[in-house]
Amino acid sequence: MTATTTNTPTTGGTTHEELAAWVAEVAALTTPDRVVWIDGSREEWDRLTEELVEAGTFVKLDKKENSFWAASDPNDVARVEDRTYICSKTQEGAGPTNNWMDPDEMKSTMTDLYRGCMKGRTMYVIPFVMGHLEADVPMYGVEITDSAYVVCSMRIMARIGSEVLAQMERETAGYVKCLHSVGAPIAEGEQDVPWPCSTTKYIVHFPEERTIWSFGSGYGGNALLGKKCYALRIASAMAHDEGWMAEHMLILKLTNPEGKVHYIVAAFPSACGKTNLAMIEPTIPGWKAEMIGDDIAWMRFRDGQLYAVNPENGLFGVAPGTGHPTNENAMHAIEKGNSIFTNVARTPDGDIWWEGMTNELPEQLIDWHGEQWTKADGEAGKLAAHPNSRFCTPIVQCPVTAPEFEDPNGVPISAILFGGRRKTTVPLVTQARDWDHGTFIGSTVSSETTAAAAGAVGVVRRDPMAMLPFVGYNAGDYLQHWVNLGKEHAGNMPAVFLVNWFRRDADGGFAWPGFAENSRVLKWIVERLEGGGDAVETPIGLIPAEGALDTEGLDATPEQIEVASRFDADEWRAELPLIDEWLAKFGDKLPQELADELEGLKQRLS
Ligand code: GTP
Ligand code: SPV
Ligand code: MN
Repeated sequence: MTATTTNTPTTGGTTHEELAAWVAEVAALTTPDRVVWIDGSREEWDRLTEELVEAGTFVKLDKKENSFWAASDPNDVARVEDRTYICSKTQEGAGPTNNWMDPDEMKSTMTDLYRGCMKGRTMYVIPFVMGHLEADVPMYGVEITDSAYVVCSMRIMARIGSEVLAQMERETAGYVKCLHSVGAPIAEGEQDVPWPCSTTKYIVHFPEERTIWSFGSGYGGNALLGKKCYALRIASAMAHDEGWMAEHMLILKLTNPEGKVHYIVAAFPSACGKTNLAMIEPTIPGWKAEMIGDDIAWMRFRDGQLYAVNPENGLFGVAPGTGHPTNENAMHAIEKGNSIFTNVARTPDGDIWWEGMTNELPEQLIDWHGEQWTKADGEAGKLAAHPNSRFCTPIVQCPVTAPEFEDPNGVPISAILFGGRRKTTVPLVTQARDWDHGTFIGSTVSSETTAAAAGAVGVVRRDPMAMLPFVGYNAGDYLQHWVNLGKEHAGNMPAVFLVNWFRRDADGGFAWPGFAENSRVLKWIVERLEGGGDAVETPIGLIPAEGALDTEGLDATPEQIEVASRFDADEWRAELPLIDEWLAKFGDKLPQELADELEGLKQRLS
């Protein structure tokens, strides 16, 4: 790699003295060859992407403008939940769902790891803001990283660079300190590898200090620290202290045929359909859907109502399953270029491909390992793209991004959807009776694990509010926060629904066609918000009455629709002990309101 020549000193000439001191301190510890302050310009992007091509990290794609292919180390392909820690001052602060270590002990361990870890590399300083620079309270961060891949990805995913730094300097602003290293110093005379990383990985949060330390991984949420680490784990702790919400939710604008607008949010676990629902093209006539966010919602009360903003600026979407048949809007976004594709396959003529992009398998590919792959390989079941391969693309390139995405005040939310991947038990759609019941439903959300996190796939686990890996403090306190907000803002909380696109029929296939057809469920939800949409009471909540779901023109048999949407008391009786066991984890931190809801459910099912 050619050395980046720069005349800026370590401190980058910043007038933000505290920031300059932190950067100098990190540089002294990690001993990089040089320090580069990131300005966020196109020239800088061009220089860095060129360097990454030269280093073999990036391959420039001939068929996609200003776009690049990267393959990670095969052992660095997803979030590492077992290496993720919430190092609050006390173990109770991290609660029953997080890994914890004493913060002093963790700092001592990691300081040893960081010592000299950037030798032979460039240390980049990225000033960024999550959400809008024009927000009432701009949410600043600075990520220090030794990965140019991370810098380029952050330029897509967040608002970064000189303008942010200038405003931080004017305000002498506080910011979340995000320290990242791939943990792979280059010894004298040693050749670098395309994807440096370490077998030792730590993704660590110090919630009281609003600080993140990440070591050893270059992939996704492990390394792009503005995303899950800041905008969910640290922000959830801030939100708890300050009376707002930082949630793992998409934000969707729906316009009905009468022109009435509703904004909804939806929390589904990783790789369970947020990006796809955020970009939905409704199949029912007269309905329009637009995206404000596809992964994270920050929600605050203003004038008594809950408003949501998307803190991100880009899409980091699951590639496999995203294609012309299922998500044309994502394909349009990617078509415009300016993207980074990681762990997908390449075509011989310089384009990208992954499972589900097209119905037909291509003849010839270079798979995510960089090896030749043929149609015969594909027919034999050999994947060309890693299941957690991702596209990283500016959100404004998506044709259905709503103008409200740019509004620093966000949009007023009328409904919250929870969902997960369940082959059985959970019906297509259920409405909660009220806020406490909705919070109970959210607290018991369950889903089959996916490739988005390292570890087994397809195992059912509880994932409260789809936040299991992302609550940055005690999850019992998190549930109490939900209950408390409902009391404080009684009468003004959104309606709550539970959905499941993934129930299976007797043949093992998906009973519900999903994707664009999910608009039929959204229609019923909006009708409910407006006082219509027939529903029947069940022990678990309200489900659509017979004929209430618009199935006109739907390519599914009445039996399939019945399988997808029915409430089955036996399945729910079998679920009860699992819910019991889950909520028992919270001990005396379980909010009384949720214990009461559980009791009520048991009685209704008996
Ligand atoms: P993260 O970005 O990891 O948080 O995932 P996500 O929640 O944004 O999930 P995404 O929309 O990327 O979907 C993940 C996978 O689920 C993809 O392979 C999709 O094709 C698939 N998927 C999404 N929606 C549906 C649906 O309605 N039905 C079915 N059967 N699959 C779906
Ligand atoms: C997820 O796992 O929920 C993702 C991908 O969105 S990552 O950013 O890697 O966390
Ligand atoms: Mn997504």
